[in-house]
Amino acid sequence: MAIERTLSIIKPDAVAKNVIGKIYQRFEDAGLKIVAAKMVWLSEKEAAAFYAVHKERPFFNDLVRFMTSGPVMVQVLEGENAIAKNRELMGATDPKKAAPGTIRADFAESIDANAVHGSDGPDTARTEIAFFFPEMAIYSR
Ligand code: RTP
Ligand code: MG
Repeated sequence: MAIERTLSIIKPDAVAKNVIGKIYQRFEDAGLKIVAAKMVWLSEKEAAAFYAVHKERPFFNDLVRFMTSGPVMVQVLEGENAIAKNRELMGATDPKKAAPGTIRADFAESIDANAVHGSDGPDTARTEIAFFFPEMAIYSR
């Protein structure tokens, strides 16, 4: 299976809850390596650009407001099948529908404050990683 990279964001709700470490533990236990990381407080402009694919959706303004409500932790995860593996660890978008033991089932409050973001495919992974990290800031081992 191919080694992939994916972009992960621990959203403002989970950062405020002080569970960055618990979420990182799940990535590592699943065999995903954190090969780049930084804490950032997104501006409205940055959050809108990051989620531009959703700009026509009814929840777009709420999403931007939420993503700018506090600092987020952004990381690149690397490993076999990293994109799908991270989505599996995250669980469904709506925490009420997320499988038991997933990050969203355990740490998310609502479909808006849902603890984590993860790239949904190889193309979005590439553009989302480049949005936050130049290649030289990613330390593959
Ligand atoms: P993400 O992009 O954050 O990893 O989440 P996702 O793929 O599971 O969900 P997506 O469809 O890409 O939606 C992005 C984020 O928008 C919020 N959302 N709200 N109220 C709603 O119906 C609704 N639908 C989506 C969620 O916070 C979701 O994570
Ligand atoms: Mg998405």
